[in-house]
Amino acid sequence: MQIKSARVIVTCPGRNFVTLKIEVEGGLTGIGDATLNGRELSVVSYLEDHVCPALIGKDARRIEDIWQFLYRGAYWRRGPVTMRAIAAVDVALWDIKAKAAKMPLYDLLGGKSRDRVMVYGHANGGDIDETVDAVGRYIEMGYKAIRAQTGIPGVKGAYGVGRGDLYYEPADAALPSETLWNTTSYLDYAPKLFEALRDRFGFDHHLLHDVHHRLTPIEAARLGKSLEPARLFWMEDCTPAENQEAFRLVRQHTVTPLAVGEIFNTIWDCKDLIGEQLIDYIRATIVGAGGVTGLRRIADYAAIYQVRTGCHGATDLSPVTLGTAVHFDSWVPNFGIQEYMRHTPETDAVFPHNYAFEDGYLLVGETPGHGVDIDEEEAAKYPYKPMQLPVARLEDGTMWNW
Ligand code: GCO
Ligand code: MG
Repeated sequence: MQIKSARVIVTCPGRNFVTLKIEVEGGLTGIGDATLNGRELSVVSYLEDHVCPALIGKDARRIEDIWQFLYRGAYWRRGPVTMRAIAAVDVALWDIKAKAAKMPLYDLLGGKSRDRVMVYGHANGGDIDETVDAVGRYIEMGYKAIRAQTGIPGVKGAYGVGRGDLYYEPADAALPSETLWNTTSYLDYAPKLFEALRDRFGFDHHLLHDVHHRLTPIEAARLGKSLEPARLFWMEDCTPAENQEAFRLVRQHTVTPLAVGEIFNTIWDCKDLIGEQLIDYIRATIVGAGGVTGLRRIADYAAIYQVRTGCHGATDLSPVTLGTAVHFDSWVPNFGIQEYMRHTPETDAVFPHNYAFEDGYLLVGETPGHGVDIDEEEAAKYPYKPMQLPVARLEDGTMWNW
Protein backbone atom coordinates (compact mmCIF):
# COMPACT_ATOMS: atom_id res chain seq x y z
CA MET A 1 0.00 0.00 0.00
CA GLN A 2 2.37 2.69 -1.26
CA ILE A 3 1.86 6.36 -0.52
CA LYS A 4 1.17 8.11 -3.81
CA SER A 5 0.68 11.71 -2.72
CA ALA A 6 0.70 13.88 0.40
CA ARG A 7 -0.84 17.36 0.15
CA VAL A 8 -1.39 20.19 2.61
CA ILE A 9 -4.66 22.11 2.57
CA VAL A 10 -4.97 25.43 4.43
CA THR A 11 -8.39 26.94 5.00
CA CYS A 12 -9.83 29.69 7.19
CA PRO A 13 -13.58 29.25 7.72
CA GLY A 14 -13.48 31.77 10.58
CA ARG A 15 -10.13 30.51 11.84
CA ASN A 16 -7.14 28.79 10.22
CA PHE A 17 -6.86 25.02 9.86
CA VAL A 18 -4.03 23.00 8.33
CA THR A 19 -4.92 19.56 6.98
CA LEU A 20 -2.73 16.88 5.45
CA LYS A 21 -4.30 14.59 2.87
CA ILE A 22 -2.53 11.34 1.98
CA GLU A 23 -3.51 9.11 -0.92
CA VAL A 24 -2.26 5.55 -1.46
CA GLU A 25 -2.06 3.36 -4.56
CA GLY A 26 -5.55 2.06 -5.21
CA GLY A 27 -7.13 5.39 -4.31
CA LEU A 28 -7.79 5.26 -0.55
CA THR A 29 -7.27 8.62 1.17
CA GLY A 30 -6.85 9.70 4.78
CA ILE A 31 -6.60 13.10 6.46
CA GLY A 32 -4.81 14.44 9.53
CA ASP A 33 -4.92 17.79 11.34
CA ALA A 34 -1.70 19.87 11.65
CA THR A 35 -3.13 23.12 13.02
CA LEU A 36 -0.92 25.14 15.39
CA ASN A 37 -2.87 28.19 16.47
CA GLY A 38 -1.10 31.42 15.49
CA ARG A 39 1.88 29.60 13.94
CA GLU A 40 0.08 27.64 11.20
CA LEU A 41 2.42 28.31 8.29
CA SER A 42 5.45 26.95 10.12
CA VAL A 43 3.82 23.51 10.12
CA VAL A 44 2.77 23.93 6.48
CA SER A 45 6.41 24.50 5.54
CA TYR A 46 7.62 21.64 7.78
CA LEU A 47 5.23 19.28 6.03
CA GLU A 48 5.58 20.52 2.46
CA ASP A 49 9.32 21.13 2.46
CA HIS A 50 10.54 18.29 4.64
CA VAL A 51 7.96 15.57 5.32
CA CYS A 52 5.70 15.08 2.28
CA PRO A 53 8.52 14.39 -0.21
CA ALA A 54 9.92 11.69 2.11
CA LEU A 55 6.54 9.93 2.38
CA ILE A 56 6.13 9.16 -1.30
CA GLY A 57 6.60 5.46 -1.99
CA LYS A 58 6.54 4.45 1.68
CA ASP A 59 4.24 1.61 2.77
CA ALA A 60 1.25 3.29 4.43
CA ARG A 61 0.59 0.21 6.58
CA ARG A 62 3.81 0.76 8.55
CA ILE A 63 2.48 3.52 10.80
CA GLU A 64 4.85 2.91 13.70
CA ASP A 65 7.89 2.79 11.44
CA ILE A 66 6.89 6.04 9.71
CA TRP A 67 6.33 7.66 13.13
CA GLN A 68 9.81 6.59 14.24
CA PHE A 69 11.28 7.70 10.90
CA LEU A 70 9.85 11.19 11.35
CA TYR A 71 10.62 11.42 15.09
CA ARG A 72 14.14 9.99 15.18
CA GLY A 73 14.95 10.91 11.62
CA ALA A 74 14.55 14.65 12.15
CA TYR A 75 17.39 14.48 14.69
CA TRP A 76 15.85 17.68 16.19
CA ARG A 77 13.28 15.98 18.34
CA ARG A 78 9.96 17.10 19.82
CA GLY A 79 8.48 20.60 19.83
CA PRO A 80 5.02 21.79 18.72
CA VAL A 81 5.85 22.12 15.00
CA THR A 82 7.57 18.75 14.56
CA MET A 83 5.03 16.87 16.65
CA ARG A 84 2.05 18.41 14.84
CA ALA A 85 3.54 17.42 11.49
CA ILE A 86 4.05 13.88 12.81
CA ALA A 87 0.50 13.88 14.18
CA ALA A 88 -0.95 14.85 10.80
CA VAL A 89 0.84 11.99 9.05
CA ASP A 90 0.00 9.52 11.82
CA VAL A 91 -3.72 10.35 11.88
CA ALA A 92 -4.01 10.25 8.08
CA LEU A 93 -2.37 6.81 8.10
CA TRP A 94 -4.62 5.46 10.87
CA ASP A 95 -7.58 6.78 8.85
CA ILE A 96 -6.38 4.89 5.78
CA LYS A 97 -5.63 1.70 7.74
CA ALA A 98 -9.08 1.73 9.32
CA LYS A 99 -10.75 2.36 5.96
CA ALA A 100 -8.74 -0.49 4.41
CA ALA A 101 -9.82 -2.75 7.30
CA LYS A 102 -13.42 -1.48 6.87
CA MET A 103 -13.51 -0.66 10.58
CA PRO A 104 -14.23 2.48 12.57
CA LEU A 105 -10.92 3.58 14.10
CA TYR A 106 -11.95 2.68 17.67
CA ASP A 107 -12.30 -0.95 16.59
CA LEU A 108 -8.80 -1.04 15.23
CA LEU A 109 -7.49 0.41 18.49
CA GLY A 110 -9.00 -2.44 20.48
CA GLY A 111 -12.71 -1.75 20.51
CA LYS A 112 -15.02 0.38 22.61
CA SER A 113 -14.46 0.69 26.37
CA ARG A 114 -17.60 2.84 26.67
CA ASP A 115 -20.73 3.70 24.72
CA ARG A 116 -20.40 7.49 24.81
CA VAL A 117 -17.84 10.13 25.61
CA MET A 118 -18.55 12.73 28.30
CA VAL A 119 -17.59 16.23 27.19
CA TYR A 120 -17.30 19.63 28.81
CA GLY A 121 -18.25 22.92 27.19
CA HIS A 122 -17.03 26.46 27.81
CA ALA A 123 -19.24 28.94 29.64
CA ASN A 124 -17.92 32.44 30.06
CA GLY A 125 -19.09 35.93 30.88
CA GLY A 126 -17.82 39.42 31.64
CA ASP A 127 -18.54 39.02 35.35
CA ILE A 128 -19.90 36.47 37.82
CA ASP A 129 -23.60 37.07 37.01
CA GLU A 130 -23.02 36.70 33.27
CA THR A 131 -20.97 33.53 33.76
CA VAL A 132 -23.60 31.99 36.03
CA ASP A 133 -26.20 32.64 33.30
CA ALA A 134 -23.90 31.13 30.68
CA VAL A 135 -23.46 27.97 32.79
CA GLY A 136 -27.26 27.80 33.02
CA ARG A 137 -27.48 27.80 29.24
CA TYR A 138 -24.99 24.91 29.01
CA ILE A 139 -27.00 22.95 31.55
CA GLU A 140 -30.11 23.53 29.40
CA MET A 141 -28.21 22.18 26.38
CA GLY A 142 -27.65 18.96 28.31
CA TYR A 143 -24.00 19.33 29.34
CA LYS A 144 -22.98 17.30 32.40
CA ALA A 145 -19.66 19.14 32.72
CA ILE A 146 -18.94 22.83 32.18
CA ARG A 147 -15.80 24.90 32.28
CA ALA A 148 -16.51 28.33 33.79
CA GLN A 149 -14.38 31.45 33.22
CA THR A 150 -15.25 34.98 34.22
CA GLY A 151 -13.94 38.42 33.40
CA ILE A 152 -12.57 40.25 36.40
CA PRO A 153 -13.75 43.79 37.13
CA GLY A 154 -10.90 46.19 36.35
CA VAL A 155 -8.82 43.60 34.45
CA LYS A 156 -8.88 44.15 30.68
CA GLY A 157 -9.30 40.96 28.64
CA ALA A 158 -9.06 38.33 31.40
CA TYR A 159 -8.39 34.87 29.97
CA GLY A 160 -11.25 32.79 28.64
CA VAL A 161 -13.83 35.49 28.12
CA GLY A 162 -14.61 36.09 24.50
CA ARG A 163 -17.08 36.64 21.78
CA GLY A 164 -20.16 34.73 22.80
CA ASP A 165 -20.68 31.37 24.47
CA LEU A 166 -20.43 28.85 21.70
CA TYR A 167 -17.64 29.94 19.41
CA TYR A 168 -15.00 31.53 21.63
CA GLU A 169 -11.74 31.97 19.71
CA PRO A 170 -8.85 33.89 21.27
CA ALA A 171 -6.65 34.35 18.15
CA ASP A 172 -8.20 37.66 17.20
CA ALA A 173 -5.69 39.79 15.23
CA ALA A 174 -2.86 39.62 12.70
CA LEU A 175 -0.48 40.76 15.44
CA PRO A 176 -0.96 39.82 19.10
CA SER A 177 -3.42 42.02 20.96
CA GLU A 178 -2.41 43.00 24.50
CA THR A 179 -4.37 41.97 27.56
CA LEU A 180 -3.82 42.74 31.22
CA TRP A 181 -3.37 40.41 34.17
CA ASN A 182 -3.75 40.97 37.88
CA THR A 183 -3.18 37.92 40.10
CA THR A 184 -4.45 39.57 43.29
CA SER A 185 -7.85 40.43 41.77
CA TYR A 186 -8.12 37.00 40.18
CA LEU A 187 -7.35 35.06 43.37
CA ASP A 188 -10.00 37.08 45.12
CA TYR A 189 -12.67 36.86 42.39
CA ALA A 190 -12.43 33.32 40.95
CA PRO A 191 -13.51 31.47 44.14
CA LYS A 192 -16.58 33.73 44.35
CA LEU A 193 -17.65 32.57 40.89
CA PHE A 194 -17.66 28.94 41.96
CA GLU A 195 -19.43 29.72 45.20
CA ALA A 196 -22.15 31.47 43.17
CA LEU A 197 -22.36 28.55 40.73
CA ARG A 198 -22.79 25.96 43.49
CA ASP A 199 -25.36 28.19 45.24
CA ARG A 200 -27.38 28.46 42.05
CA PHE A 201 -27.05 24.98 40.52
CA GLY A 202 -26.03 22.68 43.37
CA PHE A 203 -23.58 19.81 42.93
CA ASP A 204 -25.16 17.73 40.16
CA HIS A 205 -22.87 19.01 37.41
CA HIS A 206 -19.12 18.85 37.01
CA LEU A 207 -17.44 22.25 37.06
CA LEU A 208 -13.99 22.89 35.62
CA HIS A 209 -11.71 25.90 35.56
CA ASP A 210 -8.68 26.90 33.47
CA VAL A 211 -5.96 29.05 35.07
CA HIS A 212 -4.02 29.17 31.78
CA HIS A 213 -0.54 28.98 33.36
CA ARG A 214 -0.91 32.31 35.13
CA LEU A 215 -0.04 31.53 38.75
CA THR A 216 3.15 30.69 40.58
CA PRO A 217 3.09 27.32 42.38
CA ILE A 218 2.31 28.83 45.80
CA GLU A 219 -0.48 30.98 44.32
CA ALA A 220 -1.86 27.93 42.55
CA ALA A 221 -1.80 26.01 45.81
CA ARG A 222 -3.80 28.80 47.44
CA LEU A 223 -6.36 28.86 44.64
CA GLY A 224 -6.73 25.08 44.76
CA LYS A 225 -7.38 25.31 48.49
CA SER A 226 -9.91 28.10 48.19
CA LEU A 227 -11.78 26.19 45.45
CA GLU A 228 -12.08 23.02 47.51
CA PRO A 229 -15.61 23.75 48.80
CA ALA A 230 -16.81 23.93 45.16
CA ARG A 231 -15.46 20.39 44.51
CA LEU A 232 -14.18 21.05 41.00
CA PHE A 233 -13.78 18.28 38.44
CA TRP A 234 -10.39 19.88 37.79
CA MET A 235 -8.26 22.98 38.00
CA GLU A 236 -6.32 23.23 34.72
CA ASP A 237 -2.84 24.56 33.95
CA CYS A 238 -2.59 26.15 37.37
CA THR A 239 1.10 26.99 36.86
CA PRO A 240 3.52 26.60 33.94
CA ALA A 241 4.66 22.99 33.63
CA GLU A 242 8.04 23.22 31.95
CA ASN A 243 9.36 22.46 35.41
CA GLN A 244 7.35 19.38 36.32
CA GLU A 245 8.52 19.58 39.95
CA ALA A 246 6.48 22.77 40.41
CA PHE A 247 3.38 20.62 40.76
CA ARG A 248 4.71 18.95 43.89
CA LEU A 249 4.13 22.08 45.90
CA VAL A 250 0.59 22.55 44.56
CA ARG A 251 -0.21 18.91 45.23
CA GLN A 252 1.00 19.09 48.84
CA HIS A 253 -1.54 21.78 49.63
CA THR A 254 -4.78 20.91 47.90
CA VAL A 255 -7.13 18.06 47.04
CA THR A 256 -8.59 19.98 44.08
CA PRO A 257 -7.88 17.64 41.13
CA LEU A 258 -5.21 18.90 38.75
CA ALA A 259 -5.17 18.77 34.95
CA VAL A 260 -2.35 19.82 32.66
CA GLY A 261 -0.90 19.11 29.24
CA GLU A 262 -2.64 20.86 26.34
CA ILE A 263 0.73 22.23 25.22
CA PHE A 264 2.66 18.99 25.81
CA ASN A 265 4.15 17.20 22.80
CA THR A 266 5.48 13.89 24.08
CA ILE A 267 5.52 11.63 27.09
CA TRP A 268 8.73 13.36 28.20
CA ASP A 269 6.74 16.50 29.05
CA CYS A 270 4.67 14.61 31.60
CA LYS A 271 6.72 11.60 32.65
CA ASP A 272 7.36 12.88 36.20
CA LEU A 273 3.94 14.52 36.56
CA ILE A 274 2.36 11.14 35.88
CA GLY A 275 4.92 8.85 37.50
CA GLU A 276 4.85 10.83 40.75
CA GLN A 277 1.06 11.14 40.64
CA LEU A 278 1.28 14.94 40.72
CA ILE A 279 -1.73 15.30 38.43
CA ASP A 280 -5.10 13.63 37.95
CA TYR A 281 -5.81 14.33 34.27
CA ILE A 282 -3.49 14.52 31.31
CA ARG A 283 -4.64 16.99 28.63
CA ALA A 284 -2.28 15.99 25.82
CA THR A 285 -4.16 15.48 22.59
CA ILE A 286 -3.95 13.82 19.20
CA VAL A 287 -2.70 16.83 17.21
CA GLY A 288 -0.41 18.14 19.94
CA ALA A 289 1.31 14.94 20.95
CA GLY A 290 2.24 13.10 17.76
CA GLY A 291 -1.08 11.60 16.74
CA VAL A 292 -2.78 8.42 17.90
CA THR A 293 0.59 6.70 18.17
CA GLY A 294 2.09 9.37 20.42
CA LEU A 295 -0.99 9.86 22.58
CA ARG A 296 -1.49 6.14 23.09
CA ARG A 297 1.95 5.89 24.69
CA ILE A 298 1.09 8.69 27.10
CA ALA A 299 -2.35 7.29 27.96
CA ASP A 300 -1.02 3.78 28.60
CA TYR A 301 1.68 5.11 30.90
CA ALA A 302 -0.85 7.32 32.69
CA ALA A 303 -3.16 4.35 33.29
CA ILE A 304 -0.53 2.70 35.49
CA TYR A 305 -0.74 5.68 37.86
CA GLN A 306 -4.52 6.13 37.70
CA VAL A 307 -4.15 9.36 35.77
CA ARG A 308 -7.03 9.77 33.35
CA THR A 309 -7.25 11.46 29.97
CA GLY A 310 -8.87 14.85 29.36
CA CYS A 311 -7.94 15.69 25.78
CA HIS A 312 -7.64 19.30 24.74
CA GLY A 313 -10.51 20.13 22.37
CA ALA A 314 -10.57 23.88 21.78
CA THR A 315 -11.77 25.13 18.39
CA ASP A 316 -8.22 25.56 17.11
CA LEU A 317 -8.09 21.76 16.98
CA SER A 318 -9.91 20.97 13.75
CA PRO A 319 -12.87 18.58 13.46
CA VAL A 320 -10.28 16.05 12.23
CA THR A 321 -8.63 16.08 15.65
CA LEU A 322 -11.94 16.11 17.48
CA GLY A 323 -13.30 13.22 15.40
CA THR A 324 -10.15 11.18 15.96
CA ALA A 325 -10.24 12.02 19.66
CA VAL A 326 -13.78 10.65 19.96
CA HIS A 327 -12.53 7.30 18.61
CA PHE A 328 -9.54 7.43 20.95
CA ASP A 329 -11.78 8.32 23.90
CA SER A 330 -14.20 5.51 23.07
CA TRP A 331 -11.32 3.05 23.30
CA VAL A 332 -8.93 4.38 25.96
CA PRO A 333 -9.47 2.47 29.23
CA ASN A 334 -8.45 5.41 31.48
CA PHE A 335 -10.76 7.98 29.91
CA GLY A 336 -11.66 11.01 32.03
CA ILE A 337 -13.42 13.61 29.91
CA GLN A 338 -13.17 15.29 26.48
CA GLU A 339 -13.12 19.06 25.94
CA TYR A 340 -15.66 20.08 23.30
CA MET A 341 -15.90 23.60 21.97
CA ARG A 342 -18.26 23.75 19.04
CA HIS A 343 -16.94 24.61 15.61
CA THR A 344 -18.85 27.17 13.55
CA PRO A 345 -21.31 25.97 10.87
CA GLU A 346 -18.78 27.16 8.20
CA THR A 347 -16.09 24.92 9.72
CA ASP A 348 -18.47 21.97 9.97
CA ALA A 349 -19.31 22.42 6.27
CA VAL A 350 -15.60 22.29 5.34
CA PHE A 351 -15.11 19.16 7.48
CA PRO A 352 -18.13 16.83 7.13
CA HIS A 353 -18.06 14.38 10.07
CA ASN A 354 -20.10 11.74 11.79
CA TYR A 355 -19.56 12.39 15.51
CA ALA A 356 -22.62 13.87 17.18
CA PHE A 357 -23.42 15.66 20.44
CA GLU A 358 -26.27 14.21 22.48
CA ASP A 359 -27.23 15.09 26.01
CA GLY A 360 -23.75 16.02 27.24
CA TYR A 361 -21.91 13.27 25.39
CA LEU A 362 -20.26 12.84 22.00
CA LEU A 363 -21.28 9.73 20.12
CA VAL A 364 -18.71 8.11 17.86
CA GLY A 365 -19.54 7.35 14.22
CA GLU A 366 -19.59 3.83 12.82
CA THR A 367 -18.16 4.38 9.33
CA PRO A 368 -14.65 3.08 8.52
CA GLY A 369 -11.78 5.42 9.43
CA HIS A 370 -11.98 8.36 11.83
CA GLY A 371 -15.14 9.61 10.19
CA VAL A 372 -14.03 13.13 9.23
CA ASP A 373 -13.54 14.31 5.66
CA ILE A 374 -12.55 17.58 4.00
CA ASP A 375 -14.65 19.21 1.29
CA GLU A 376 -11.90 20.81 -0.77
CA GLU A 377 -14.26 23.05 -2.73
CA GLU A 378 -15.67 24.49 0.50
CA ALA A 379 -12.15 24.80 1.94
CA ALA A 380 -10.98 26.80 -1.10
CA LYS A 381 -13.58 29.47 -0.36
CA TYR A 382 -11.67 30.53 2.77
CA PRO A 383 -8.04 31.60 2.17
CA TYR A 384 -5.50 31.76 5.02
CA LYS A 385 -5.67 34.83 7.25
CA PRO A 386 -2.83 35.78 9.60
CA MET A 387 -4.17 35.55 13.16
CA GLN A 388 -2.25 35.33 16.40
CA LEU A 389 -3.01 34.65 20.04
CA PRO A 390 -3.00 37.61 22.45
CA VAL A 391 -0.25 38.33 24.95
CA ALA A 392 -0.64 39.34 28.59
CA ARG A 393 1.16 41.92 30.70
CA LEU A 394 1.03 42.83 34.36
CA GLU A 395 -0.12 46.34 35.22
CA ASP A 396 3.47 47.63 35.38
CA GLY A 397 4.11 46.40 31.82
CA THR A 398 5.89 43.13 32.67
CA MET A 399 5.23 40.37 30.13
CA TRP A 400 3.25 37.54 31.70
CA ASN A 401 1.93 34.15 30.62
CA TRP A 402 -1.10 34.56 28.41
C1 GCO B 1 -8.42 25.24 26.54
C2 GCO B 1 -7.31 26.11 26.08
C3 GCO B 1 -7.58 26.91 24.86
C4 GCO B 1 -6.30 27.59 24.42
C5 GCO B 1 -6.24 27.59 22.95
C6 GCO B 1 -5.02 28.28 22.40
O1 GCO B 1 -8.35 24.80 27.67
O2 GCO B 1 -9.31 24.99 25.75
O3 GCO B 1 -6.65 26.72 27.12
O4 GCO B 1 -8.68 27.74 24.92
O5 GCO B 1 -6.22 28.88 24.93
O6 GCO B 1 -6.28 26.28 22.52
O7 GCO B 1 -5.00 28.19 21.04
MG1 MG C 1 -6.61 25.21 28.66
